[in-house]
Parts: sequence; structure tokens; C-alpha cells
Amino acid sequence: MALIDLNKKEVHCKIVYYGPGRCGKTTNLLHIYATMNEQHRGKMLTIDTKGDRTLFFDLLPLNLGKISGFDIRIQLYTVPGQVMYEATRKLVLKGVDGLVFVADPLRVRQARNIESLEGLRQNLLEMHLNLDAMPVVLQYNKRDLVDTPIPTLTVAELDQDLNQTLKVPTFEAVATTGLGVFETLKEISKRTVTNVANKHLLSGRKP
Ligand SMILES: Nc1nc2c(ncn2[C@@H]2O[C@H](COP(=O)(O)OP(=O)(O)OP(=O)(O)O)[C@@H](O)[C@H]2O)c(=O)[nH]1
Ligand SMILES: [Mg+2]
Repeated sequence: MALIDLNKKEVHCKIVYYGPGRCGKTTNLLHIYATMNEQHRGKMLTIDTKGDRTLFFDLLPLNLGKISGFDIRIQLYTVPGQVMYEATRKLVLKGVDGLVFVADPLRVRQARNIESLEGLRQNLLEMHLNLDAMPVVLQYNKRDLVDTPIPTLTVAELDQDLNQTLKVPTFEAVATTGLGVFETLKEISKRTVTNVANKHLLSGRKP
């Protein structure tokens, strides 16, 4: 749940990177951390990792500057993608304001992408949230693998599998090089902050 501090003129939002194991969620945050000016980002917190597998979550706080006189503070989280960590994913999702669903392009992971998105929908429902009504973007990561002999899914197939109902913006990305990472972040930040502002305007408060 976003927090609006009228005294300090700050808006705090939580954006969660969700998706199947090894799709590249942590790599997105690592790229943002490595590239952003220290003025605009805090320390990256990685809670419990084994090799490149997240066992609990990653957290990266960002300060995106001012909108209408309010400081926009965003906390980026990643969930652990491995199937067995469902309970942790639910915990990390608590209070979510916006979502990036990161999809894996490997053909062998096609079912895992669909399963993970379905799991997200269910987990949100348990929290009385509707995925279709939330700020969401899709990121089709690891597009560099398209140029290798490894069988990969086309963008049209990923759209068919994941974006039929959602109909949200999609971004092709190579998180390891940073391609598409900031485009994804910009769009989800814009959508999340706008949604938070609209909700609070509707409830008669500013912003
Ligand atoms: N080729 C390629 N590899 C990538 C890309 N993005 C991430 N990887 C690699 O994929 C592996 C998994 O990346 P992570 O970012 O740890 O994946 P994750 O989604 O956080 O995984 P979990 O924490 O298990 O849920 C790492 O070895 C990354 O270097 C990409 O765009 N292209
Ligand atoms: Mg991870």
C-alpha cells in the first residue's frame, strides 16, 4: 500500500518484479543499482541468496525526484521465482502498488511463465487485489538468446500466452546488458505513481 506523507511531501510506492525462477528479476535490479546515480538510489539489499537464486527477496530503494512538489520514493522488490517459495512470494507481494512480470523466452520454460502469471493472479486475489486492475507491465527478457541455437519463444507467442487478458505494455529486454531495463522501470513507475495519485485524489486527499 502506497504511503503518502503530507508533512514531508513524500510518496512511497512498492513495485514488485515477479516471474518464474531464473527469468532475470534480480539481474534487472542489479543493472538499475549499477547504473543509477547514488543520489537517486539507496543500497541494494539482497536477503538470502544461493548462487544466483533468490531465496527470500531483493530490495532496491529509489528516489525518482519530484512530481507536483512531492518526492517520489519507490521500493523495488524481487520475489524468489522457484516453485517451492510460494509462501515467500505472498509475503513479498503484501502492499504491492505495481508489478513487472518478467518472462523467460526459453521454449522449455513456456509452461513456467504461464504458471507463474497464474500464481500471481491467485496470490493477489487472496489479498483482494485484481491483477487486471493493477499497474502492470510485461518484460520479455533474455532476447539475446533469440540469436542462439537454443529454442526460444517469439514475441507473438509470449503475447499470446501472457498478454491476451492483461493487454499491458510489453518490453523486450536483455537484463544482463541493460537493454530495455530502464524503459520497463520508467513505464511501471509512471503507471504506479499515476494510479496512486488518482486513488488519493478520488478519496479527497492530495496528491
Ligand atoms: N543470456 C541472458 N542471461 C540472462 C539475462 N538476464 C539474466 N540472465 C541470467 O539468468 C540467470 C538468472 O538471473 P536472475 O536475475 O538471478 O534470475 P531471477 O529471476 O532473479 O531468479 P530467482 O531468484 O531464482 O527467481 C543469471 O545467470 C543471469 O545472468 C539476459 O537478458 N540474457
Ligand atoms: Mg532473483
